[in-house]
Amino acid sequence: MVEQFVGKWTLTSSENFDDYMKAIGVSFATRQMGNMAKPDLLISVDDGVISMKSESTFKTTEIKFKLNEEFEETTADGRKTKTIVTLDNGKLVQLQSWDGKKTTLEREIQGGKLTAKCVMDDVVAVRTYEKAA
Ligand code: DKA
Repeated sequence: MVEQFVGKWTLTSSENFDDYMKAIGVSFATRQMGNMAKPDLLISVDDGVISMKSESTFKTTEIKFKLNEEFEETTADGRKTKTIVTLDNGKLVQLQSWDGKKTTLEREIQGGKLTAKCVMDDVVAVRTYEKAA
């Protein structure tokens, strides 16, 4: 199931991302960078370890994890989170917890595109990635 996510993906659209970043507490200056960035997302799997690398001119971050095992993450905006990633009906669900807050990033493949639904309370952003050539 995870195999369908493997590859290099490029951001092609982003809806409501500024509101999502506000909801998780990202500063104005960092939001400006986040709004302008067009990341490439590189996903690979090696012996059960999943790597997700987001590369942009603003910031490059990489996490490596096993499904269902909590790990520590430093996000692109500098949050230090406890993170756990699960596979739920074909969706990769990344739950980040920090300072008593929680947000989820739900990634799924729809029509050959990768969508990332970013949820913080009642604020939802949807970012769409297409397979890079
Ligand atoms: C995605 O995979 C979602 C990334 C969410 C990042 C939240 C923090 C951004 C701060 C610039 O596209």
